[in-house]
Amino acid sequence: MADSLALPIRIEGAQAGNGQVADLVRRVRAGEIRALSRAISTVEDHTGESRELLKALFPYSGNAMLLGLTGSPGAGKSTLVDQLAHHYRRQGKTIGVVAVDPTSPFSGGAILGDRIRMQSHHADPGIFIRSMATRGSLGGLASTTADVATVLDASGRDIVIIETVGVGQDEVDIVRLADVTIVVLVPGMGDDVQTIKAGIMEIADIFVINKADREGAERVEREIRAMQSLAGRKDDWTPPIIKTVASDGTGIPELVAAIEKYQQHLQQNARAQIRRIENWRGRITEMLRDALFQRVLQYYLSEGEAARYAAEVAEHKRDPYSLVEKIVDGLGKPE
Ligand SMILES: Nc1nc2c(ncn2[C@@H]2O[C@H](COP(=O)(O)OP(=O)(O)OP(=O)(O)O)[C@@H](O)[C@H]2O)c(=O)[nH]1
Ligand SMILES: [Mg+2]
Repeated sequence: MADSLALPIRIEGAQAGNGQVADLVRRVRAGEIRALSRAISTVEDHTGESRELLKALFPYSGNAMLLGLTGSPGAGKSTLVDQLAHHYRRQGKTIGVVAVDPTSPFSGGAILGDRIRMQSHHADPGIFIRSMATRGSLGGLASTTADVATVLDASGRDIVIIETVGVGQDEVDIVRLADVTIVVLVPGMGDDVQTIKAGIMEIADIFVINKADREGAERVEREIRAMQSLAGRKDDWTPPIIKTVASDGTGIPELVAAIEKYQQHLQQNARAQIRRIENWRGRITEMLRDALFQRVLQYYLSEGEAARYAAEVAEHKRDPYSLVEKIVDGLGKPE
């Protein structure tokens, strides 16, 4: 079994005869912005080509630092990302940004806002920004975001930043794929630390209290500290709390220093590798789930059948347990 899983890593060529994928990979690797855009759109579309592309790009990924940034709506995440991007650009690093907005029904404005705010980078090919607003996308939002991050990583970007609103499980899953996770809180707004999803609090490697120019930053800090004393982490890292005013750049050097310090912490005892292994475990499970379900839909359960079965079960003409068993038993043997 183990031997059969020793898959060869296919470099650059993708599958024989798939010259288009190979050409796209070459152009992405050469830093062509239009090719990068196209590659990301292809990946988002979840076509057969997207899988071929990801197979061909994967060997080149794994070098970027993945930075996840989450927090309540309007907390200043995009402004922070903007500042961080400027900072890293001054160090000569290249940046890819994925801004995920799962609340897409009303996010048109927010994303437009992101675009306008980030226009200061417009002329700089060293910063590539992509907004994603596709709730319910095939294969799941977290998984698609991870794939988009892989494309940016493989394109040679030094740092890939993922921004997402911290409101649910999707967001926890999204930032979980990052090497470093930053949770952004703000004073006031009525959202005390307690009301922020506990899951999000737990995944923070670094806390940022943004809008520290406002009343109440100290209170938020005390609340985080109180929470930290209750919930211990598995490793011996105490997430630092950095106060920022993203709109004028205050605290950004301190935030960058905190990120560096956490990276150093990760390097010790191979924690970075352990974390990536954990992340991949989750992702592979997720990918298997998707792939199996797709196969079921493709070969074993048409739309019409699904509707008919549902009606039969609802009318108690058929039991759902035997039904699922029958479908699963047939898997792997498409006629
Ligand atoms: N006073 C103050 N305003 C800020 C600060 N940082 C950001 N803002 C403002 O807060 C508003 C929201 O900022 P964004 O960066 O769009 O926040 P966001 O978290 O990305 O918002 P969504 O992506 O829509 O959830 C903007 O008007 C910013 O100018 C800050 O440190 N202090
Ligand atoms: Mg934003």
